[in-house]
Amino acid sequence: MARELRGNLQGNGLRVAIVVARFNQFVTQKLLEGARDALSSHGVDDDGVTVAWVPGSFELPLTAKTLAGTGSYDAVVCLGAVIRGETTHYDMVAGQAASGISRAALDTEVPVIFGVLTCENMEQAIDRAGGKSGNLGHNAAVGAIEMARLLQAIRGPGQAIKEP
Ligand code: INI
Repeated sequence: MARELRGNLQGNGLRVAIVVARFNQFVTQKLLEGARDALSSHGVDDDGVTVAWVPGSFELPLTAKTLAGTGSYDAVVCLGAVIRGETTHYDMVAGQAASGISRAALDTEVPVIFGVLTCENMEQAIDRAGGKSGNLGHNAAVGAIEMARLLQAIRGPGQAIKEP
């Protein structure tokens, strides 16, 4: 019979780092609130949560990789807002954030979740940061729990993260 693996959404005992960009802080603060609410409502203890602020989304990957590389976290969530209407280098910032976040996960083998809004304008960003289209920060945090649990299921019992 086939073995089916899924990550459950039980956050108890998990340690999660959140890296959040200050650029467009009006939006990213709401993403952070959504992420923290999601972690708390899924049982992640507040003592298990670390929040690191960075200047902008371009700085998310290095910080995420450094946090993941400590071995002290089951998952890292990256939050940012890149808004096309407000920058000429939208594509560079968004592209580097996406590829760097992916690389941070592959290099460290820790789930690093892409919770970066890439929007045409501020209105779209607000809609997706707790407005009419939900909160990407909330979804990213739920994804972090699922991925942490899935990787634990794949690696099997006895896999442990390093104590700080
Ligand atoms: N950073 C963002 O997170 N969102 C943006 O929309 C943005 N714009 O518009 O430029 C942005 N720029 C800053 C960038 O992330 C770096 O912090 C900066 O280039 C220094 O490395």
